[in-house]
Amino acid sequence: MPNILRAGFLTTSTKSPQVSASSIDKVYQPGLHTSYTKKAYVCIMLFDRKNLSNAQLIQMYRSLLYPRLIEEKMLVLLRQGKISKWFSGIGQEAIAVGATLALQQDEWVMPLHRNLGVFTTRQMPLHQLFNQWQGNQNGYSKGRERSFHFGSKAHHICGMISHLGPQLAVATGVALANKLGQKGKVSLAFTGKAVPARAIFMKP
Ligand SMILES: Cc1ncc(C[n+]2csc(CCOP(=O)(O)OP(=O)(O)O)c2C)c(N)n1
Repeated sequence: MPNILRAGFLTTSTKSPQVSASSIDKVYQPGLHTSYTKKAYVCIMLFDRKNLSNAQLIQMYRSLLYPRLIEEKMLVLLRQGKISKWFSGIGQEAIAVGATLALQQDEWVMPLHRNLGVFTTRQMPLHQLFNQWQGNQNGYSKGRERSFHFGSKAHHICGMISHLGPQLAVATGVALANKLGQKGKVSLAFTGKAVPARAIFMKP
């Protein structure tokens, strides 16, 4: 399996685990695999790397790590009372980052409040993001708001309003414009579990 990247880890209570690298490759397909024996707990993550280079994979990993690091910092500031609000997307970074990486830079994204990875993957400058979160005049919404209700035309990100649902309608409109203009581009909107209960979701 030449296109399988093994990035697994092995924890064991014995000094010499019974699983060798070659046997892992023979037995497993891409995915997360765990197994127990009397002597060891084995946990292996195998990835199908397709035709992606090491440099591309490392870049993807960095794109995932970056919002996590920002969030960890923001959650500390929240607990210290230095910021008043933060919507965490910890543990779900791959949704925002992976989806954004799959798009072209000029394809519109309609993120929600837990999609920091959209903003960072579109490489919005960190200092301006912090201006936004601090409600400073130099933020994207010019000090009117200090959360995730902002976007940037230059980055093809359409900011959310607080209401759940409207991002879907905006994305549909962009998709229609793309179709009519024969642009061959997609638009992407995020939803949470609460959105399907909203009327706008039910009545396209
Ligand atoms: C149209 C509308 N109804 C109700 C709300 C109030 N509201 C704010 S967040 C939220 C829950 C969001 O749940 P979900 O979309 O699953 O995201 P989560 O924050 O749980 O990750 C609700 C009901 C709203 N913002 N908009």
